[in-house]
Amino acid sequence: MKKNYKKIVVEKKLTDAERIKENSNYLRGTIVDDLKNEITNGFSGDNFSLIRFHGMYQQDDRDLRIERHEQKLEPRYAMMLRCRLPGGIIQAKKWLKIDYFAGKYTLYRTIRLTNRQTFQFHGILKKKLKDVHKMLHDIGLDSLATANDVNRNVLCTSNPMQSLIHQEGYEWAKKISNFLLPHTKAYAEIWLDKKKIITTDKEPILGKTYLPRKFKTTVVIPPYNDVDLYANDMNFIAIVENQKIIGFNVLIGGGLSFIHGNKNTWPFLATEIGYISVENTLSIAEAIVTTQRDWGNRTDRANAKTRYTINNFGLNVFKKEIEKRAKISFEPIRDYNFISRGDRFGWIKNINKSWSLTLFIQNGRIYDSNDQLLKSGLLKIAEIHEGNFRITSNQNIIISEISEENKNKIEKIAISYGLMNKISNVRKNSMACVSFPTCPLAMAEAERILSFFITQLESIMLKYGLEHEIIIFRISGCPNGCGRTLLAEIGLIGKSIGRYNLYIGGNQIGNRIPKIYKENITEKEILIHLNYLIKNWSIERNKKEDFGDFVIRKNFIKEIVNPIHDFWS
Ligand code: SRM
Ligand code: SF4
Repeated sequence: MKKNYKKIVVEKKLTDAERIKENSNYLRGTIVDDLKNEITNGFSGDNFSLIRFHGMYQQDDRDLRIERHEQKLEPRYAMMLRCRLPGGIIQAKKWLKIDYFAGKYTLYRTIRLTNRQTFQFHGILKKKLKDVHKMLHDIGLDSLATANDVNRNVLCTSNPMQSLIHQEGYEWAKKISNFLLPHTKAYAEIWLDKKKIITTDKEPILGKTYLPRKFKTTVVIPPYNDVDLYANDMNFIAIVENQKIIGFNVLIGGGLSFIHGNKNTWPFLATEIGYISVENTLSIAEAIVTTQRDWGNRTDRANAKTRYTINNFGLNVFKKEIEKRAKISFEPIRDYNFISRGDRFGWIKNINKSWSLTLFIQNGRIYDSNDQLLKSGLLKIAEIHEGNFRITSNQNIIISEISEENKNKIEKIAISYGLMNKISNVRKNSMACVSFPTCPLAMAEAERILSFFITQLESIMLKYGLEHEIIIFRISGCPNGCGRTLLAEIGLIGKSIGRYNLYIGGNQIGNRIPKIYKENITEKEILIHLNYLIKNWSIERNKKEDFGDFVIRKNFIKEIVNPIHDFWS
């Protein structure tokens, strides 16, 4: 039965987020006044939310909360800033400034690579915010639209081997990112002290109240699905002929978050809607975004993402609307195939004879510790490297376009700073979200506990002779699922301190959602269950059968076919 959806929306009250956007004067709010207020390190009222459109989140150190409360001090407010870096590429010489800023002006002295191919600074005091934006501007970067209800950083496959196609894909990621950016001049006025331009600030694509919810886009070059496309709202899978991208298969409506106990929320995989030729890419992108803009639910943020809009209207109705707006008909999906999601570590020779070196960065956290001098090592490389750094969607880094002449020098640095230490396959394929101490939504540890779990997993796998195998293991500190746990073969989702839900049964190419195996269990219990499952896998697996496939075949868990029904059942 077709729902009278529009009527439902009109009758319900818009969310407060909508009021904030509507009243913000195109994302300005009173941020400028808050910047002058030296009494607090935080932002007030609507500005708390508005700064997110400019790429910053107000956070406080959760490890210090109780202590500061007892001392009757304001929470340790500081901002996290997320840079915009479509396709994840940054010139090595620009890295010098990034490194300097992180070391000198942030509370944590780290750079955090994210799983959307960019980096975050954590712990910037309000009084240093303009400095960071000016520094970014000086090197041609910004943090506009990396958060809140807009199209976020656009991902592109990191594929150093096929450099020509990769270059084209990367150009598309940049084009789409620029095309969907907010037009408001608020960012330049507030952070770069540009004079207020008398303007009507039209937002032709996003509209005055921007999108109903965050929106995520990828450009994908098969056979690698390192961007985890199925988690994204809008995806362009490149179809290549004669070493050129001739068009894209378009997939829409992916997303991984849910709310504990709320059965109206569920993860969903992006779904194929058709093939388009390359010249239609921007028109289709605009049609998809504006349909979601106009049809997305603005009365309930938990039902506002594209996957819910598609479910509310039906995929065919949504697709027809896109075709109508873009004045293009989709063609049938063309053949494509994925073989993996992981990064290819070590040296790779490019078609143009230059070299790439992919380095593993645990959790994407770049810092100097007693064991490894990651930050100093990357800085040393940046000082002599003439090419680029490419941040991967797996939170790792590729030193790309290395000349033959620099190859040995860079390798020596990488080895001496511990950047090329030998690590297991399971560690290479692990991921955790940030979680404590900076994430306000964290329910359990993720980044800070990942290494512990991996070490335990390594010894379980060694015990059963599986030490060379890959298992995709991921942790998220809450069901928002930032660590893309709901595309892992083994995933942990935080419930409370020290307790997690254990999910199993995703696959290695990332197009199957895992299912809950045990709920609300402790770290110790998790390890007991993993030991049991992996032992069984070692004894009863078919030749080369992956862990995620095994647990489904042996009925440890039911396969999720349609997450709307199967995720909660
Ligand atoms: Fe995320 C919110 C970190 C990728 C789903 N995410 C947050 C915030 C900003 C918490 C907040 O709202 O205050 C986290 C900041 C923690 C911190 O201290 O840095 C945060 N998300 C991250 C990062 C840094 C995780 C990482 O370890 O790499 C990733 C930044 C990506 C980027 O550069 O833009 C990150 N977040 C993801 C992903 C994975 C992806 O995009 O591929 C997801 C799941 C995919 C999806 O969108 O469904 C994800 N983050 C969320 C959600 C749930 C959104 C929803 O649809 O309901 C939230 C909460 C929200 O938006 O209300 C969230
Ligand atoms: Fe924070 Fe939850 Fe995202 Fe982890 S999954 S970074 S805890 S919002």
